[in-house]
Amino acid sequence: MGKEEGYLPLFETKRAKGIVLYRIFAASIFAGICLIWFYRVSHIPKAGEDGRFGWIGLLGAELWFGFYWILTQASRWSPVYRHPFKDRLSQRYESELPGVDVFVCTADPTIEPPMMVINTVLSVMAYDYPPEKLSVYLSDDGGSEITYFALLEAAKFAKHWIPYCKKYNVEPRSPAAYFVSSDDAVDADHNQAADLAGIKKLYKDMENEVEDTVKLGRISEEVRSKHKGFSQWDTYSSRRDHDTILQIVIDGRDLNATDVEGCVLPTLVYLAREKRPQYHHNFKAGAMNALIRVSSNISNGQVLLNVDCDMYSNNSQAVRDALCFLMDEAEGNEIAYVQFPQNFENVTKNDLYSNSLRVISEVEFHGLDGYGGPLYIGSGCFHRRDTLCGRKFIKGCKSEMKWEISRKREETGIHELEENSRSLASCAFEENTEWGKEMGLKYGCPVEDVITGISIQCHGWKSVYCNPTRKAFLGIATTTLSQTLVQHKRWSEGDFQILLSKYSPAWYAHGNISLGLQLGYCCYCFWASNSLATLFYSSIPSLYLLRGVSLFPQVSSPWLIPFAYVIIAKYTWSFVEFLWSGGTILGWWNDQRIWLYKRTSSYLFAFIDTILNSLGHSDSAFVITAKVSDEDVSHRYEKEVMEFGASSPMFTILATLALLNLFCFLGVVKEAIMGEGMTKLYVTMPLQILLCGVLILINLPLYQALYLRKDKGKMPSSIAFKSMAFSVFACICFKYLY
Ligand SMILES: *[C@@H]1O[C@H](CO)[C@@H](O)[C@H](O)[C@H]1NC(C)=O
Ligand SMILES: CC(=O)N[C@H]1CO[C@H](CO)[C@@H](O)[C@@H]1O
Repeated sequence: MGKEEGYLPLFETKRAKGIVLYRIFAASIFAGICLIWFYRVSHIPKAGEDGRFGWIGLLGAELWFGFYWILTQASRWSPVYRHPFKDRLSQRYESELPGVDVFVCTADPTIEPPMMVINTVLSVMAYDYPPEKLSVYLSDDGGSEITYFALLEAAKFAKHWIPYCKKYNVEPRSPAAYFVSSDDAVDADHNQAADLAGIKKLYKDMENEVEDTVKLGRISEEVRSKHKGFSQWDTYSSRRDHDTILQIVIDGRDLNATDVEGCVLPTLVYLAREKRPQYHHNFKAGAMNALIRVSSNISNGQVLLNVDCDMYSNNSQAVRDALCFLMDEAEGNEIAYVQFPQNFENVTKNDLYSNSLRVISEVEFHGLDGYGGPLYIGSGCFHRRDTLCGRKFIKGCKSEMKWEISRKREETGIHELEENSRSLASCAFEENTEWGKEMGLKYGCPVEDVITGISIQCHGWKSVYCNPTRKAFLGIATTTLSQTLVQHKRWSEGDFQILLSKYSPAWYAHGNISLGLQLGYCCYCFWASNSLATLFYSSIPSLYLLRGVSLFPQVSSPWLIPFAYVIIAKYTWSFVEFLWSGGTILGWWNDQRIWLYKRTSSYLFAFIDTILNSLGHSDSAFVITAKVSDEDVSHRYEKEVMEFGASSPMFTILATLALLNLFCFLGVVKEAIMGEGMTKLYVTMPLQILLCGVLILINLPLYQALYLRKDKGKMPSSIAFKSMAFSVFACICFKYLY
């Protein structure tokens, strides 16, 4: 220890300022919530009185919302911000930096185009890191020859690209992203302009080759004969039935495999693990586990980074940022993984579909970090290899993070290495092993990453959230409403399953992680169960308007005050938080809309599916969200016009709710004109009318899509018809029959 005590830490942790003020504010909201609960319980209508059902339902919903609000406070109670010191890292450890293995996962060459995949691969190959210690693995669950071909092309291009990046220190290092932003940046330097033109031409050539092959849909005989690697597809029968395909495209040890300047290149490996119809392939978790084993045989880096194929590296220093945490002498030994936020380059100004997850990455994850660390969210995360393989945390036990050249590796020839790595990716390898259970990523959950993260934290490890201003990874956000809703269905369903699983943060984790973190996890795990309360709140009070029954305090009642306070304080805070996270005013409004849509459709389906599943009805189709979209759709996306084009049961619910509120509101207006007069109603039912009115305002794009728009993104007429029928039926039933 002696020598290390004198070291300055490799990172610092700052607590948020003004946290006491926030806590007082939160306590005042909580007091308001308690008063609301008290009001509901003490004013329940007597049996037989109209409105008793609605009242009790609202009591349930408000109990739920209050409880859920408490959960969300966990991630705001004690936020921390981390700052790594890369200069200290290189001063102390430059020659000992550990090996880093980067895993890029792709699953389908049509949804995830090869050009996008290789741009991501190139961006991580060009990390500012000693190339002999860097290895990049592409896992192709589509088993696509075309993706393989694209990777071969990328390897050729890398020989020019990596030296170019290092010579001019360019950012970002995904060629496509760089070329978009480079034009104006370089006219200052004449040499660079010439080099840039050259490298652009090489990129264009590569792009043409790859795009031609994609158009052709197969590999031409000419290309096939040039690379013996393609012979591995000879026994290939379909993407669900083939042998392991493994190729070390660039061998980092090979002194002949250098770039144009004579420098070593990072190792580059293509892997399509064996698939057989009789074996379950366990989606991305299965691919990751195969990668962990194969990489342990080939490069055995002590640090693993996993990125999705659409998330290119936007900062070539990110590896060093992450190592500052893992290699810190004092605290590094407790840290299992370093999670970076997922950011997206594709979000429009006002973030129509609320895809940027702004508040989660700028507020909530910092909050979780204060309690032991953020969730593992599957991309942009640096792991220690051994913790991911199930090593438990032992206090005082240090794991050495040092570069060492493996003897065995030095002595094995490349063909032998490929040969004995192949069996590690076979279907049968995992039979009767702990893979998928205690080792590697967990199987059987649509959010394998989150459940793996929680089990690592339950083993005693901490994690760290690193969120530099210049974002480290940039992905592509979904560009239609249905993609967003489907994605959230999968996430909320997976999180809800975790709640019911043996890794549940509610009970299994108790005692293993801090209470704050438990609550923080629950906040996401309870996403799906929000649906019922929200559905009730956004329909029943409006329907009661038709009957003239008041479910909230009247204007003259002092009980209106806690309602008003909680509503105003909560929404003001959410607004402030959103702007503080970098959003716009309209963006906040859009966020509220998507909040409602997610809860009443995605979460509802996730909730129902999970319950059905646990009763033995299986229906868990893993849907990959498409990353490309046709021109028409992109055009509307850029203009921030909501896309409803497809027919989906989710849209039926949304449209029905929207129309229902509209009819109820019209009913009230009619009543006001014909009968008692608006002021009277306004005095007896202020909040109910307000709620209904806000629901109509937030649904304006939906009414447009139903009746006013003419483009292809409008609501299909079948849904317009169904939702009209359902909502009229509900209104009539409620007014006259119930
Ligand atoms: C990505 O990197 C570029 C170049 O370094 C930078 O200008 C840009 O702000 C980064 N993007 C984000 C979202 O941080
Ligand atoms: C894949 C994809 O949809 N990319 C789009 C991202 O957004 C920009 C503009 O906002 C478009 O130009 C891209 O085509």
